[in-house]
Amino acid sequence: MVSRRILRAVPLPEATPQRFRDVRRLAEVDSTNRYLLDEARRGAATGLVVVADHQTAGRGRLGRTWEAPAGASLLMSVLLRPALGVVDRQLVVMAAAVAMAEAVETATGVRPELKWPNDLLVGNRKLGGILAEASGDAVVVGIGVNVAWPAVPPELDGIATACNLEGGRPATRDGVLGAFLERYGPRLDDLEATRREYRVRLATLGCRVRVERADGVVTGTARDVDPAGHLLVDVDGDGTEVVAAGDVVHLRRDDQRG
Ligand code: BT5
Repeated sequence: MVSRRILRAVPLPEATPQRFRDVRRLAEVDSTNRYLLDEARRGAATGLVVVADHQTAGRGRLGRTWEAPAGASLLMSVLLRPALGVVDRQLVVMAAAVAMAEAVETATGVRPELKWPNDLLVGNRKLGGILAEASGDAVVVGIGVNVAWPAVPPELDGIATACNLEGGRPATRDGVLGAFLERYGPRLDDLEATRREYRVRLATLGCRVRVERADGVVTGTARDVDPAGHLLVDVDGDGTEVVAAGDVVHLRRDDQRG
């Protein structure tokens, strides 16, 4: 059976924008994305937010899993019904990445960079990840951010990090959540500014990259992102590839200067 214990009603900070005032808190759930996709199918309104202390089956992209010690990560999903085309849905996710990077910086002082398409990184370690899933006209944007971890679990050693482990100011998950909900609206409302800020934070640009796609591997230099959020990769001696989906490995950062 799917677990869905409702935790407690915690008052939101006064500044929480009207558009995201419906925040449900769960002690434990299989996946906040799965929960909101079901709510979306039942007709839940745009702007519904769910936050869990613990996920028993947290989802990553491409069937991977998202792990987090209980009570130590912000695990949240937002339901949106954007009146946008499929291409623009990618921008809703880009806006979430930018807003969360800004929220982490505001709440903890740690300044995350982004890795295409929307990982939050500190150095080469992952601080947060985003998984967007659609159902009909609904998009569920799920975000995990490692806020206060006792230690990095052995299976994520060298892969993951957390705000407290990067010397961030002591921060609560609610502090990061509140800062995110304040930033996300303005980032959705001004997608031009969001694209600009995304490029500024995107550590992938200028990097030597290996891109793993369903149809094979591309190696080259990440040159730019197009307005739809696709990654443009200069493939050695072979023109430019437009990458809409895939996994990127940063091979070397300063290739263009070398
Ligand atoms: C992602 O997938 O980065 C998307 C993660 C989205 C998680 C949130 S949590 C709230 C919401 N509800 C859900 O069920 N999911 C969303 P991907 O790029 O596939 O990265 C997954 C990989 O990152 C794993 O295979 C691990 O190597 C690594 N990983 C797993 N847990 C991690 C963590 N807490 N921090 C950093 N890396 C992690």
